[in-house]
Amino acid sequence: MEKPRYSSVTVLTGSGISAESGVPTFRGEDGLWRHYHAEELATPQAFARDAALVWEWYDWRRGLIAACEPNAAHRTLVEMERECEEFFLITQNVDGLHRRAGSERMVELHGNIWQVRCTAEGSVFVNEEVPLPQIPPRCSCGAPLRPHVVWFGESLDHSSMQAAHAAAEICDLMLVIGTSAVVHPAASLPAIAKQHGAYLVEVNLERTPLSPYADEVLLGSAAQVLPELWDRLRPACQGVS
Ligand code: BJW
Repeated sequence: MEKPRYSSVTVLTGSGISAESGVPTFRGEDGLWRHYHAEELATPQAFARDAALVWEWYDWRRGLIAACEPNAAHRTLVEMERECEEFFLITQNVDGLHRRAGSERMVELHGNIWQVRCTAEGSVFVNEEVPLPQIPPRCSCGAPLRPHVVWFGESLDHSSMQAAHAAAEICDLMLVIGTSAVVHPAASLPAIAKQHGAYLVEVNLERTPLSPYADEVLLGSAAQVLPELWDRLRPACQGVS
C-alpha cells in the first residue's frame, strides 16, 4: 500500500501546549486564580464591573509567562514549519510562546497578552512591563487600557479567522494539541478540516469532545508526544526537492 503524503499541515494549539512551560491552562483546577474561574474573568462584563480585578489577573499571568520558556512541543512546531511543504499554525494562546520559539506562519486567534488597547481610541500598543506600575494601566489620552485579547462574546479578528478557515480547508493533515476543544469558533476548525478530507490527530492528556471524530488520539503530554509524532510523520510531510 502506498504510504500517505501530507502536502499541507495545519496545527491548532490550546493552553495545554504551554502547560509544561509553566503557563496555567484555563479549565480544571489549574485554571483557578484566587477563587475565580478563568471564564468569569475573560469577559467584557467582568472588565466593565471591575477593571482592576481583571487587570490584576492579567498582571499575575504576565508575570508567570515572562518567566516561562517555550518547551519541546513549541520547538517541534518550528521544525515542522521549516520542513513541511505547506504549514500553518493556529493558536488560541495569548502567551506569545510560539513566536518566542520561532514560529512565523501563524495566527494568534485570541490575541496577545503583551499587547494593550485603548478603550477610547482603539489603538493597540505593545506593553511588556511586568509588573504593571499602575492598575488599570492608562493610555496617554487618559482612558483605561485593556488587554488586546478576545473575550467571550467578542468577535475574533476577521483576517486571522479567514486565514485559520483557509488553512483548515486546504490541509490534508491537522494536528490539534492541548485544547479542550470547547471554545468556538476555534473548536469548529477541526471539523472543517475533517469535512475537507484532512487526517485528524489529537494530542491531549485526556479525551475531549473532538476525540470521537479524530483519526488518532494520542494521550500524553504535548512536550513528550509531539517530538515522537514528528519523528513518525516527518517523511510523509517533508517537501519534495
Ligand atoms: C494538555 C497538557 C499537556 C493540559 N499536554 N495537553 C458556538 C457554539 C457554542 C457557543 C459559541 C459558539 N460560537 C461562539 C460561541 C460563544 C463562545 C463559546 O465558544 N462558548 C463556549 C465556551 C460555549 N465563543 C465566543 O464568545 C467567541 N466569540 C465569538 O464567537 O464571537 C461571535 C459570537 C459571540 C457570541 C455568540 C455567538 C457568536 C470568543 C471566544 C474567546 C475565548 N477567549 C479566551 C480568553 C482569551 C484571553 C486570555 O487568555 O485571557 O480564550 S477563553 C479561553 O478558552 C482562552 C483560550 O484560548 C480558550 C480555549 O481554552 P483551551 O486553550 O482549550 O484551554 P483549556 O484549559 O480549556 O484546555 C486545556 C487542554 O489542554 C485540556 O484539554 C487539557 O487536558 C490539555 N492539557 N496539559 C497536552 N501537557
